[in-house]
Amino acid sequence: YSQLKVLDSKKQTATTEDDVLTNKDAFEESFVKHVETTLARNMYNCDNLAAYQATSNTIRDALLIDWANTQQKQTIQDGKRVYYLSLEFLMGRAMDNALINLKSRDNTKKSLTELGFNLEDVLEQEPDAALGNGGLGRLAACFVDSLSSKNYSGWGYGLNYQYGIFKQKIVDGYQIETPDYWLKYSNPWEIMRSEIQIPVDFYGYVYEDHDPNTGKAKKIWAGGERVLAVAADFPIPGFNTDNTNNLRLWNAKPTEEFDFTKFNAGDYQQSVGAQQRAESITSVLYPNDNFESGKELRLKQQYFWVAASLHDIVRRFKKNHKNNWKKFPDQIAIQLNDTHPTLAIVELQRILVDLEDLEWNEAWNIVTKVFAYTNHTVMSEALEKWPVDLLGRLLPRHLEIIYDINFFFLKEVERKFPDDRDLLGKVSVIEENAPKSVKMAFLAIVGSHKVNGVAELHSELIKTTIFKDFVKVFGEDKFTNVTNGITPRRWLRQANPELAALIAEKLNDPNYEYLTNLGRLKKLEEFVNDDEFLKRWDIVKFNNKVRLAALVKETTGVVLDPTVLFDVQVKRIHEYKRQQLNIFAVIYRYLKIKELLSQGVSVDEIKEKYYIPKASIFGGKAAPGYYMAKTIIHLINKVGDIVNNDPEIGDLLKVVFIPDYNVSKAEIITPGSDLSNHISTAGTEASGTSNMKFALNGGLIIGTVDGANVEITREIGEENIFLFGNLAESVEDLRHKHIYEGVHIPQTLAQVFSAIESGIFGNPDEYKALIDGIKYHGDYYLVSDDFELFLAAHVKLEKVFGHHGGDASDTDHLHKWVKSAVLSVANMGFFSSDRCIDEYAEDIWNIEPLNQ
Ligand code: RUG
Repeated sequence: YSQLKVLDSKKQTATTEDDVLTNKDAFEESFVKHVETTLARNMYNCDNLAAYQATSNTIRDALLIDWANTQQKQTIQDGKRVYYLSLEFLMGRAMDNALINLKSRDNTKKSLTELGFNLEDVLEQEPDAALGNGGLGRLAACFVDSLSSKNYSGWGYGLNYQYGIFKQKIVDGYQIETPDYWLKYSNPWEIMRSEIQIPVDFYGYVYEDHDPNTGKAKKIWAGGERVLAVAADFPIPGFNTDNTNNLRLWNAKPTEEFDFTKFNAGDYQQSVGAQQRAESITSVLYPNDNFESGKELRLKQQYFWVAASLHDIVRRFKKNHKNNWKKFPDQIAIQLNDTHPTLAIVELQRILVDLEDLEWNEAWNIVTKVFAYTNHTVMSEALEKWPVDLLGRLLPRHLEIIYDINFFFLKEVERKFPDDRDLLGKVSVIEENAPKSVKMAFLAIVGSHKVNGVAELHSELIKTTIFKDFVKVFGEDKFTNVTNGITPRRWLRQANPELAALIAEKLNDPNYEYLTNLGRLKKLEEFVNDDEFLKRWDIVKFNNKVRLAALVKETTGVVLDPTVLFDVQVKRIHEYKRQQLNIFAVIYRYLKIKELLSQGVSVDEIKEKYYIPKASIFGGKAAPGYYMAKTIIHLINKVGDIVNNDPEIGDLLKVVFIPDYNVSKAEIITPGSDLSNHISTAGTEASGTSNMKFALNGGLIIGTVDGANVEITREIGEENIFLFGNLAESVEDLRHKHIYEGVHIPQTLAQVFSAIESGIFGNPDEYKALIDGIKYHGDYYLVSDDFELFLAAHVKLEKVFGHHGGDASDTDHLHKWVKSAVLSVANMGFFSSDRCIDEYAEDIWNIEPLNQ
């Protein structure tokens, strides 16, 4: 064993924890110590998994020092802190990110090589922390990275699910879900804080009592079921700074108290069972994206999480500021990521009024200064409503408080708009229809001082549609926009090391400082006419395509030629995101190629005159109960089976579905794309963030005028993006037209439907609902209206892509496409999540970075 020889030759030197980051000997010493003590193994049977565990423990030791120092510094400076409440944190793997942010990648790589390991193989051992569904959870992960990197004092609060988003298998073209038990091995990035335990109550009843001293009436919430929230902390390292914030995720545990009535009655089993049920609260992430299921366990998760977080925040505040509640909003800002944590508003009001004896108005004044709410969707199926019956049973005191909040709010509205009776019904937090329910978005607006959308178009839309009556009540200023962003540490440096290095070289920035000053990318424009640079750029893209082709081969068995156009659509599968539009266009292409071949046109001529060779690459999960999305996955896979095995077609067209799309796969897929699809029906995608990732990695975009595509176009120039499709302002009219005049199916799309109905992609009954939804049920997502516009956009873009592929000698084509890619990257600085965090800090949270 080479590693032993190496170790034998080393002197045993005492090292500080920080040395492990930069000093080979220190790293190796710590590595061996962890193999022998933490893992109780020895170097003779140290495999890649053990190497991963020993490495991560080594890095964690160093990280914990920064983390402890940061907490101490933040406590001493005692400035305002922001708490980001998100039910999802889609973190992905932690180790590579930690190595990059701590500037320890080179040392770790060298040390591991000496020990006989390959860093890339070791990194592969880490399971993804997949505690989220898609964009919303990944945004939260980017935000905590930026909070640390920009030296803010900012914590995340969430749930420590035992099972993250399910693993997706594709069997016979169908999605099969299997559980993601990501904690199979201990998680080295998690610090269990068994001493931090917060009791959380459910159910029970409310009664009125009187304070024996003051005689004041007091509400008491009693009885019910108690569960313990136990903290697990995840240090979040910043890039190029020691600032290391905390992500606190709660575990549900049974209380020690035991149901002795049941026990004494001989029902030991039941008594233990109830205790065990407590743990189910944090056992699994709900696998819905942009859809609310309204399940009791979900509401339990929400309250458990916000109650634990709020009590933790209040406890920390009281340690320094006792009962000086006036200071509370000066010390604390809480951001609600979507409506999932809205009960936090109610819980804080309850704490202040019921437990701390503040007057209602004084308490409410504090509450509304502390909270701000981010909306991520206008789609009605995603807007949360909780039935009053369910809420009142689970949280009887909270329901009373919600009614009181609504009562005082409506009184105020009535006072301001005495002649507008309708308005009261429109803005009431309570929906009176059966089942009577609480509209969480409305409650979030009433209890917050700011409400933001996540891209300009979306922020305008919420003001004119779902929240327009609130603009009337509160005025425009309460509603603002913070366009989403992504962290360039993970989405450039980590995912695309070659491109990040080329950029660092051109910017003369060996320390990669541009990664926290992303506007500096602008300087790349200076090289847009430099042929040598363009060729190098293109080679980097080619290498990334080779890496993606290897992933495709490994996961699907299909071999892709890396010189063809890689046309990618990876994201959650959803009708509004319109993977069906994409696959219909692929089918159309296949039919046309077959027609040309049958007319005797040669493959070369087809490539030359009609269709350039391309690979359509799909990936994404469908919610387990979402039939239509699962149908789309099935169709994509069946089209792939036929097209990829058609001997006449060869490299002209390939169609693949990469199973189990997740953050780690995105890190390979994103840099390897030439073109990516962001083709939602206009007005439906609040922002999208993968569009930003692809553009930052030198891929061009085909997209609709929706979400952040609009601002991306503004930044990079419309000549560098392929926009198509009907605009948001036409969508309502078109939907009406579909209903009253029927849907017009263009000839091209009709051919696709006939092919599917003929059975070439398997039993047509399986696709009936998908096609009928368009033909006969109003085509809600406007596939028929945008289909030919999509085809036309492809004709245009494929002319530009031409045949260059990886052929750097084809300078004409190379220039146009690659120049667009360079110009895109050069102008993507705005989409760093660092910029988002600065905007939130200044406009919403009123916090400043910490002195380092
Ligand atoms: O669908 C939206 C994306 O457009 C957006 O980019 C992302 C982050 O803001 O949030 C997604 N989203 C919205 N996920 N869930 C919802 C509604 O609950």
